[in-house]
Amino acid sequence: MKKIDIIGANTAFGQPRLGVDLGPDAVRYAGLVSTLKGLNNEVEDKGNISPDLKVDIETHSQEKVENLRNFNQVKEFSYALAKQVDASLENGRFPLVIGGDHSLSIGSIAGVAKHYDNLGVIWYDAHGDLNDGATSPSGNIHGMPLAVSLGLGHDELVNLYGDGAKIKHENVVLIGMRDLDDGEKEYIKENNIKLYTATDIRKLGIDTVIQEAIAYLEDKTDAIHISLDVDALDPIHTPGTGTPVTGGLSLVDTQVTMETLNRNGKVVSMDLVEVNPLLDEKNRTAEVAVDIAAFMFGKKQI
Ligand code: EXY
Ligand code: MN
Ligand code: MN
Ligand code: MN
Repeated sequence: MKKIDIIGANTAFGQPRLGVDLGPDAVRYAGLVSTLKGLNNEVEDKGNISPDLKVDIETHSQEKVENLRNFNQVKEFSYALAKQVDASLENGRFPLVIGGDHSLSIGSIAGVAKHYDNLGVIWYDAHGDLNDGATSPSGNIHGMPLAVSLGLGHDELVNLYGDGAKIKHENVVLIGMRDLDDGEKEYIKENNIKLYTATDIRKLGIDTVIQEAIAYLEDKTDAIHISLDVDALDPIHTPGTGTPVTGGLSLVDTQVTMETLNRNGKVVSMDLVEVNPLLDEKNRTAEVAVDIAAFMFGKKQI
């Protein structure tokens, strides 16, 4: 049983496509609150960070500052989210942040990091999200949040809601990677970041991977944040997302990961991001997102 705050992070500023801002509501329609309550959790839905945000082709600006698309909007949104995540932990609750594009993790990790000296982060994604303005091929900030949290990127993002890096390279595990840019590959090597590609998972099996990841983080971290991008899964399971990549993880892999992390008990916060109902098939991706959350909060295979 956990005390969960659902925080709707309805941002689409970190990338150019419309609809990901509707992700939190799509996940609500798919039954998030009732599912988590049905697993005996205490659940409070805190609503969306920007309840009045209207995103349309006119207002969804594409303006870039130093190759950072919608820099000011991302900064403002991230700060508001960091505050809410911080308050949630302060109240002894588990912030479950529903996105929204992955730039939101700049805020969520900054909020969580206030509470821990050695926060571990599991980045479950097809992408590394380890670009900065110089290496990014797109200027999309949803491809940068992990870098920012590690201290790489625009000063005003790195120092948002607390000075400097929020996490250490040795406290990060990447799982599911299969679309890394050259700059990201170099960064991973240079900083010796623990990495499991989609191919590694196919070879080793997800159970070995997640057990190794937990063992790797166990002694040196005081808590774990999981940042789960639905594009980590194969598009067969999660077609409703902006940057799908074939050859992804299975739903069962993801259920096993969640169930194992729940049993381990060290996870204190979670992002569940990049659900875009405008790209989806009958809200299937949102339903999968609810199932993933269910396994994090008590659902079991048997
Ligand atoms: N690496 C590419 C970029 O930086 O533009 C693609 C990033 C996609 C990020 C998605 C959400 O994880
Ligand atoms: Mn991502
Ligand atoms: Mn991704
Ligand atoms: Mn380091």
